[in-house]
Amino acid sequence: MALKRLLDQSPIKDIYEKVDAGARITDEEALRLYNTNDLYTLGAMANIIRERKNGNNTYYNKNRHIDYSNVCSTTCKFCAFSRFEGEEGAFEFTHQQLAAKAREAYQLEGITELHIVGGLHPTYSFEWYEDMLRILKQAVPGIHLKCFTGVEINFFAEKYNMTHEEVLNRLKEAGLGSMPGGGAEIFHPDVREQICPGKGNAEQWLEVHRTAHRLGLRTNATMLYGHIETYEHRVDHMGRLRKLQDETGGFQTFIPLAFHPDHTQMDHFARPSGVEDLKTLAVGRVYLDNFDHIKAYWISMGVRLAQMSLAFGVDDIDGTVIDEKIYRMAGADSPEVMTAKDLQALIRDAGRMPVERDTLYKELKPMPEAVGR
Ligand code: V47
Ligand code: SF4
Repeated sequence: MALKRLLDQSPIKDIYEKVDAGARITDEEALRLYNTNDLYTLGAMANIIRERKNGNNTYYNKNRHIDYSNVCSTTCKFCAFSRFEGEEGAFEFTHQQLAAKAREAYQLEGITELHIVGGLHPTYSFEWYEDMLRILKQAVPGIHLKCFTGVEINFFAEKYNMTHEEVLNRLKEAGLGSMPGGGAEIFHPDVREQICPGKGNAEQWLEVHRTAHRLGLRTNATMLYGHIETYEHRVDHMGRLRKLQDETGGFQTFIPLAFHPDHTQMDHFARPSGVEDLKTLAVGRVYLDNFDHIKAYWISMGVRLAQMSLAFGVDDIDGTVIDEKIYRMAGADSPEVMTAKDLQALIRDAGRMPVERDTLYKELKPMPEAVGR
């Protein structure tokens, strides 16, 4: 009864009822959700969709992130990771070093996925990237290679004078299995041109993903929030993703990424608050009704909030990760590693069912019933 009274008094009751009836919300309604302080009703409506799509399951995977190099020909204002060639702190791993990292993670955790990205390297040849994929496949046979952001693929196309399709086909031939969602940042030019003027624009990012989907590669999508963008910019960003997903159905998951300001050119910003993090995930879950999954990247949000988010629309908390640099260099204080056991305990403690998945969301090992529900 008390809950019904709460809902009756909620300023977003009409949106809750629309979502409950299975209808799609408009951009204006998404803005109202961002502007509400009624976190309970927002969380409840996100949870309806989460449970409709994924029941009580919460997905995680065993993966290792590897950055092949942080040498980059541009500087994004939000990035603490990149360096120019020869600058202090610049690194470049050889193929042999990358293969050793992959083997080590396989022996340690039985990883099923390598998540590999890097800066926009000014001098590598295209063959360097193809060889990297081939060598990693040989190092750990059967491993899934989730590599290169839409920005990297667009950079390769421009640098080596190829179409997106040619780049993707050649990388696929060398072992590419899917693409992560990075490089999306905020699509709107008013923001993008200020925070990352030197990298591919929204249309190029979206065209890379459209092409990848056409070639049978599944991809993810991110949104970097908590800096100069407004709620309108976030809704515009998600609107472009929802439109492309209606067209191709190739996105697997949406991953909002909280801005970490330390050691960046925007270090005067504070990190987004916990409420802002939960809101952004929940609005994402409600608005992106054509995405199967919403991921809380625990490195970005912290472990405790990622756990809380399982009641705010999230059904995936990423993986073991092992070797994260992009967030650590920008001041993230989340743990270095979460083992599969840690991830399972965190999910169970939230009353959810931990399900190990592969990169393409195939369930690998059904876990015994979660306690407490
Ligand atoms: O594109 C860079 C972001 C992204 C900062 O697809 C920052 O499964 C916050 O895309 N503060 C790369 N964010 C990470 C990424 C990702 C992570 C986990 C899983 C998946 C997936 C993708 O990190 C970049 C940029 O948006 N980023 N610097 C920073 N200071
Ligand atoms: Fe380079 Fe990527 Fe960092 Fe931008 S975010 S400076 S493209 S490494």
